[in-house]
Amino acid sequence: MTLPVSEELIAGANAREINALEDEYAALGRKLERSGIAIDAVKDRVAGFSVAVPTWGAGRGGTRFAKFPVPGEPTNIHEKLEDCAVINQLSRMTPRVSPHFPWDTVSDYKALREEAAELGLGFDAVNSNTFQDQPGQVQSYATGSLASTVAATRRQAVEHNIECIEFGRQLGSTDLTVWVGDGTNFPGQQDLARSLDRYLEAAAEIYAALPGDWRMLIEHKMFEPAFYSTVISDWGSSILAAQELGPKAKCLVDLGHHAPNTNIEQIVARLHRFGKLGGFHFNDSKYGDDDLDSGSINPHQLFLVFNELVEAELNPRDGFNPSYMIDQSHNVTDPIESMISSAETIGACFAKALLVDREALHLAQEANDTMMAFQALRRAYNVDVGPILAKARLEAGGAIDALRAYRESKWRERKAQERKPAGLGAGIV
Ligand SMILES: [Mn+2]
Repeated sequence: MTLPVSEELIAGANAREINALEDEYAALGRKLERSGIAIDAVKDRVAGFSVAVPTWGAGRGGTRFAKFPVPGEPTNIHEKLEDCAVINQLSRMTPRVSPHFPWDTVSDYKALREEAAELGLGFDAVNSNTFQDQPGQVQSYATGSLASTVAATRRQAVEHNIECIEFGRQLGSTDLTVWVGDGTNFPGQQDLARSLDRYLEAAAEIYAALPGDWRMLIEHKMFEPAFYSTVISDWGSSILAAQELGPKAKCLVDLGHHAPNTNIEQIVARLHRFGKLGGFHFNDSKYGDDDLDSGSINPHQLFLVFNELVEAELNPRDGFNPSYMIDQSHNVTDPIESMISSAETIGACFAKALLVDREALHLAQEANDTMMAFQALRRAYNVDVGPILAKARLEAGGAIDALRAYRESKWRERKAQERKPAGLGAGIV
């Protein structure tokens, strides 16, 4: 394995910070011990936690108004893998990459899998793209894809998804994430019931092509690019579709794809209750977007989502195996820095959820002691779990302060010299 950042640089940075970390970790350990929590056990759980990064997230995102490339950003899948390897080498929390087709198309997927493995990476869910037209494409997605009124367009979209399964099979993936941009901008533009019928019929063909151990993750989105209606608009449409398709179809919750102020943690509990919780796309939003960095606006909501996930894991019903991925648009930051920072935030919310005194919470709930139930959550949320995450990173070979080590590596400056300038295509989400 050949990792991109110099091991000496990481070791040197860690040497400067290790005394402070040991001091803070020991102090936090004593504090948690007074509550009957063994810090090493929490640290071990955090060390076992991971979240995938999307290949498209390695590029500067954009809006429909503009995109401002950053010098040295990746322009192809090979450079994206390199950048994802930097994120994982320093943070040790993002060992898998989620590819998007046809953006990441190559001629040899076996070679791509080996290339990733050499960088310490594996592949997560594969993502199909039937929301934009590609050069040379026969049918246009202007009328939609899986729900298009044009039979040949639906067929093309189904075949693309089946092709993605084949690429994913060679890459070692076991999930296909299906998000379609299908929807309408005018009342009356399409029949709301019949468009869902067409979607379900086409999705069933994709479902039928899934290998035995694969899942189809259905991602809903309330609006954008369609602004009046979307075919899979909410978790209700998503779970109904997943139930109709079969047990391998699950729902994927993108934190930004709901109406503002939606109680997402309750949706998590509902989906798990019915065996349909397939995974997450982590990001944050202030209004109705899905673009901002995870936990940058409402870290408490992220904590409450993880609180439900920890509850779900303790009560797995038909199983608990959600797929976690960062899905955000890096418009004004270095994408590597945003994903290092986001992985830390996501991991911190998981760690805080682990610190919740479940027995106290459940007893308070049963006793209708509202304040103590709330305090069980609040006490955990208020803990600064930074030393736990840093210790887990250090022990896994990462950097105590991953962002600082990244800056010291001058990775982006070096790539700005080596890589060709980015066009406007990569990274727009
Ligand atoms: Mn998403």
